[in-house]
Amino acid sequence: MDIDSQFSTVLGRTSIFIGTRSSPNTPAMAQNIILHLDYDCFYASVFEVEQPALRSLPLAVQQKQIVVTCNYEARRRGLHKLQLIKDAKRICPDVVIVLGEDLTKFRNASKELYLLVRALVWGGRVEKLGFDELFLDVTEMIDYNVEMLNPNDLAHSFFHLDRQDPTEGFIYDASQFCGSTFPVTEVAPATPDLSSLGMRLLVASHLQGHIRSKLEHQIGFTATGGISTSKLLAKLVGSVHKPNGQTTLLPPYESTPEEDSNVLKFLDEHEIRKIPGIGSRMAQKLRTHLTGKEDSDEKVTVRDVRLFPGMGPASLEKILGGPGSAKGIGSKMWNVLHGVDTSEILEGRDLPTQISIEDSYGRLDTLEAVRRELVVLSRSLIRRMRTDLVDETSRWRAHPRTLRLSTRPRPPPGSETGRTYQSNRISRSVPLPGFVFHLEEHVDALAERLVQESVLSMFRRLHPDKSWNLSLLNLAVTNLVESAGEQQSRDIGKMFQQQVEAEVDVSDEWDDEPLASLDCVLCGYPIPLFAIEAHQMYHAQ
Ligand code: TTP
Ligand code: MG
Repeated sequence: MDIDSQFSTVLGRTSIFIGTRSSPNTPAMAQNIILHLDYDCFYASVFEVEQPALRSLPLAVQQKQIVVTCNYEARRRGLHKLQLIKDAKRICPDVVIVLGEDLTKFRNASKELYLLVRALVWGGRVEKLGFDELFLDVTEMIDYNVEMLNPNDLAHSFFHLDRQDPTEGFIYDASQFCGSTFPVTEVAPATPDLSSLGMRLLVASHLQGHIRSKLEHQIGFTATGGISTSKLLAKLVGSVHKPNGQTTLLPPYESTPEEDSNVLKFLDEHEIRKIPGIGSRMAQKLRTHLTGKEDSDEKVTVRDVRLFPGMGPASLEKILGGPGSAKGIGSKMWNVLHGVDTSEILEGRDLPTQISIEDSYGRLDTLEAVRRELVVLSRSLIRRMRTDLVDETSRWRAHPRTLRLSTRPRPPPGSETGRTYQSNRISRSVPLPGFVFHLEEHVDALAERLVQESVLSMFRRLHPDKSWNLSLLNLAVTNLVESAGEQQSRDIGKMFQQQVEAEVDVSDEWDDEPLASLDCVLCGYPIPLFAIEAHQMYHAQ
């Protein structure tokens, strides 16, 4: 499937207007208010919270031979995410390197942060994306608090965090925005229209400030925030002031014949590839169309595409459509280019889409060694299932139905290039045996039994020959069925997860020289080939 088309389904499902629930003429009150949070240098911050002395040092987190992230002190010294460790050491010899292959502490921190935020947002309307991003639909809280404003004394306002308890909340100055705005502005209008979108966004900027400060002071993590009316806009505008900042996208959100809206002004300057939903292949097709050159690397902005003669949904459909692309891609992308995204917040997405544990090996060529490693992986897998899927009352929140074993055989020396070899994972799935859910039994005993009764026979079917040498084993539970009472909105996430795997494991892309990176279908991040495995691990939560 086309990476770009997969992206397009992430955003704006059947969108028509900018973040409104009904029509373009709906009054401003109908627009949702969405906050986006992205924790700063997340994995590095987890270590800094554990050991505050690390904060002032350049700190890099290592998985395999890669810096998966580094703190801002390290970035100041020239390091960046997804860099080879050897390059990082050369550029910054005093960099402190910590190992980040065990994801447990990141997952736990992520969960703690998520639960704190979810407890604050009315109706729990919080969606988690990966470990370190959250989208919050705070419409209800904002509308309530806008109604409570005293227009004669905005500077001494009180934000109500609880409708039942009028003392629960914080004091704030509603005569000005909290944090930065796009475009930059000094103060709110002198005679504010309390029902206006601007006022609602202003109040939301204070809630965002409050949440960020709580995350920092209560748990120790700084985050970057965006405030707008949709996931697309909140995420994009949030990235304007990084790290530890926040930005509100100011109205007007609708253009007039005389003037473009701020949404357009903001989006128009972006290189097309920077827009979530536009992957590199799609961007390349657009560049080719606009410049008339096949491999053009000219900078093409949203404005260039939007205003290109004849451009519109039909024309985009022709340019971007084709085998593998999503249906209606033209109108979807036309919407995205106008900042239109009506995708809803998928609440309660703290359940993983699958759980997968893997390790790589220099040499693994005896059944006894494989058995031993499979027990180790099974143990971690069952532990992870318990951490992620069992609630406080010892109930399983979801039951994975499928157990999957994947291996990566090493090719005989000289028979294949490194690149094609990367993609040679083979796998086999069986129904997950029910005994794995027995909480009263010890993890070690369950792991032994799982290997003995299921995994070894899967392994033998995968490798009927006597001789093999493996470089990787991966054990996963997939196909999660949620227990009654849990939110029912995981299908999309599951679909993307599968796409990531397909893309990374078996894609034809690997044969397409020269390919320096692949765009992840989940997060859009361009991943250098050497970092694919680490990136995959990051999503396989
Ligand atoms: P990011 O949000 O991309 O990075 P970050 O939070 O470290 O930095 P920033 O301040 O720029 O937001 O990813 C979140 C975490 O996910 C990151 O700390 C490390 C991990 N990660 C991987 O393990 N592999 C990857 O390929 C990427 C991109 C991130
Ligand atoms: Mg981050």
